[in-house]
Amino acid sequence: MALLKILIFPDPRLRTKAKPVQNIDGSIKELSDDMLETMYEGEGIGLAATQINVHKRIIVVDITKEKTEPQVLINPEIKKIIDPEKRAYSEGCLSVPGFYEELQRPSSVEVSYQDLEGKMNTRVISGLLSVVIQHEIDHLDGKIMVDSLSNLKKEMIRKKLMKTTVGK
Ligand code: GNR
Ligand code: NI
Repeated sequence: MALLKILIFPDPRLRTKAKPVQNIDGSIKELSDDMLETMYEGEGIGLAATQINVHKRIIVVDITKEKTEPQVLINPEIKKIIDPEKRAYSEGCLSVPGFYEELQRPSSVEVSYQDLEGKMNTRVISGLLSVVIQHEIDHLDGKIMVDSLSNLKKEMIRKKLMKTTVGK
């Protein structure tokens, strides 16, 4: 297991669009273990491979307080919006440390993904899990939480993070 370095906004590498995983082999299993370790260390509830500068479509999630339900989703896709009614949630991001932004997303979606055995799964998700999985899929597409903010606000966040992450 290894701790990986998380890219911080405005790192341009966070804008890379991740490629689908073709072969789910031992190296993907190892990578997902390292991602979970990195997520738990950062006290996050989700992490996308993009954030650790690996541009493959892999996300890890654990929304339990006890950190007992690690989930690995490979090639995740939103297939259907089940409940289009948008819910506002104050989102945080390990790549934008110290900032929280209220974002609106469909409250329930159907997601398909492969697990570490390569098996395809389809699930209807809602609540916090749905917020986090939509947030992580955005990362795989090069999108970040701050994108919907005004330029002024984005600039303020960028300046603050440039100051605190110099030399890291
Ligand atoms: O740890 C995280 N918390 C969180 C809270 C609300 C909505 C989304 C998230 S994901 C975030 C970790 C992260 O940056 N994942 O990409
Ligand atoms: Ni994030």
